[in-house]
Amino acid sequence: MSVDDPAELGRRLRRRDRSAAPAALNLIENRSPGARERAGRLLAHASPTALGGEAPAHLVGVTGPPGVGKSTLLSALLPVWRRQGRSVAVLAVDPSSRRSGGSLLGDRVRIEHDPKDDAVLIRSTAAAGRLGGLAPSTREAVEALAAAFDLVVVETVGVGQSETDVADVCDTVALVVQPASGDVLQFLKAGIMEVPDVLVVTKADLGSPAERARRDLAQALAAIGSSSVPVVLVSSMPPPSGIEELADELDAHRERLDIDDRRPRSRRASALREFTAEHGERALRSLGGRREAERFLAHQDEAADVNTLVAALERRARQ
Ligand SMILES: Nc1nc2c(ncn2[C@@H]2O[C@H](COP(=O)(O)OP(=O)(O)OP(=O)(O)O)[C@@H](O)[C@H]2O)c(=O)[nH]1
Ligand SMILES: [Mg+2]
Repeated sequence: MSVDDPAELGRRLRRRDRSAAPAALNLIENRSPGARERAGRLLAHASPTALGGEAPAHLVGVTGPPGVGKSTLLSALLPVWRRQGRSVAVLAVDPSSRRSGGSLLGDRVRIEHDPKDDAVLIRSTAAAGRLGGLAPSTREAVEALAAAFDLVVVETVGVGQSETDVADVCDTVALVVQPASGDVLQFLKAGIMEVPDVLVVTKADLGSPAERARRDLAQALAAIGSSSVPVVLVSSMPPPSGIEELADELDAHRERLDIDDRRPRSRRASALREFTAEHGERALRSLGGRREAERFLAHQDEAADVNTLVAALERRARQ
């Protein structure tokens, strides 16, 4: 049997053999039709159906405007999680605009980690077209890694309405802002922005503006009836501060969640989004509209993975 047999890769991930992860990601990122079919088989072997339940990993989205300090923050969070004995995979989604030259912000900060530590995997992937959008391969990568790692983190650039992709893929979304981010405040107040599960104000070492930002954000959250959302002040530069508190808040959110309810709902939302992105609104109408498509998905197996759900929608649309 070849090492890259997709079913075997899926089985190894299911057995929590992390050494299968790089080959699994290579296959998932290959978008050729042959590779798609093989990736589908890999995912089926690491899916909730194969696992006999939801993957135990905590799926964390770290999102926020460009340059607010998301990667630096993750560099500081990694040692905290490693001290707790947890394995961590990070998928850093590069906005495609920055790949195609004309870098606005210069070289991105890389997430620092010990390359000899095999319980940590960092991977950069290209984003889908729009800001904050996730490519289907990122969603699949999260699904595969969730079988083998304790934490799977997705770093994306985005603010406003673009976080919903991340929310569909992750259990817990942390929105990272820096002091004096007036736009985030306005988005929150106006209710045009998905309310995150945890709000993080970075660069606390800059002093009083950070404290003020925390106060303003807490007030904005209270005004929209979301005062239970924690606002954590962190500094990721040495000496780091607030990092362990943030790790605790992420865990606390995970503990409050009903994963067996949330994950199937998220998979159905992802399937509908990917089906519509692939085939257009007209295909959605051929299913009888969004509501009807949602009803159809609600009747599918709770443990079905997203690709299986998309395939079911496609079969239905052809009928
Ligand atoms: N003073 C201070 N600077 C910080 C802190 N965290 C990050 N920075 C700086 O902010 C800049 C951007 O940090 P990144 O971690 O690359 O920010 P990012 O949000 O990942 O950026 P993109 O991925 O490009 O959107 C870098 O120059 C960091 O050194 C902090 O806590 N304090
Ligand atoms: Mg970054």
